[in-house]
Amino acid sequence: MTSIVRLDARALDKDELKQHFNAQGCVIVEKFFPQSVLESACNELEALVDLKAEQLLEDGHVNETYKDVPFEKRIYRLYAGKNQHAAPKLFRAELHREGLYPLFFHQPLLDCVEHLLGTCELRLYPNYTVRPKLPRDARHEVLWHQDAGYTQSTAWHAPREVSNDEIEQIARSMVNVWTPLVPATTENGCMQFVIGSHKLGIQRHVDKGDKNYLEIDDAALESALAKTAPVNVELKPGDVVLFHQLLFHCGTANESDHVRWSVDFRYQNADFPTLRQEPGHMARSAKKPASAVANARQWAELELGGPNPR
Ligand SMILES: O=C(O)CCC(=O)C(=O)O
Repeated sequence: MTSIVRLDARALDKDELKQHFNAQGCVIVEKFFPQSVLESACNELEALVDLKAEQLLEDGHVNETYKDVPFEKRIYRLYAGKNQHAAPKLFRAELHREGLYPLFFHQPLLDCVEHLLGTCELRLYPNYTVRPKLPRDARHEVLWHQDAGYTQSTAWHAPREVSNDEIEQIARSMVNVWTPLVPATTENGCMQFVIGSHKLGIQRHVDKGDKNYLEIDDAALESALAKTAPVNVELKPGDVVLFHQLLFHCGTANESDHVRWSVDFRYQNADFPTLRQEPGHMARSAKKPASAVANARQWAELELGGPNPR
């Protein structure tokens, strides 16, 4: 079985990165984010969990805030039992906090994306997400999809009908990034990829209303899985996987006793439309350097997806 190529950030050759990204539709870079970036992100998410805990206490849903329970278990503990249905599946608007700036605007990451997309006009696409994937909770499983399937769907995001040619062009203007904040394993619900499936083009997606997600049409999915067995994307904190908007992927069930915390976000060549109401935030620009988010404080003052006021 083919596996995803793993490169080491300490000896990263960006041409090699690009070659694997284009050939496989995905590539892992190990030891990419420094500890300081991870700690900064985790501290902010701890602070978010603190807020949730205080609210649950105030509303009488818990008797204590479980302050001493470790990061990878606390949110699960807070929402255990009768509160589980109310546990957040993801955080988005809440991510405008200073401690997340170093992750979303990590310069070596922007260098890689610039190399992959061939432009330094880069926006952070307006759907940056942190997922606290809870154990044994089907709501946190993500069905097989291509991200471009959501982008194209007028029921989800697209403000107008978008042809397959156009969506594939827009898909090529983007790079997806996924990184774990605790080890992502087969047991705790890592993602699965069908390597090379980005070459199959955009697929029809079916709304699985009961699951609250889209899923690739059965026939297309079965045919792809019959040809290429999916691989588990196991990663350690600090590792990053870059993948194509057209790659078939899913987020599996968490069968462990702890929360699988992860961050997924995307960058886009800013010369292309987001196909969302929101314009996103500029991460880097040679044409208009002042349009890029300049620092953590500015990031914290902005809102989900823009508009970028400068
Ligand atoms: O984190 C997961 O389990 C799924 C994430 C995903 O589907 C995505 O980032 O597009």
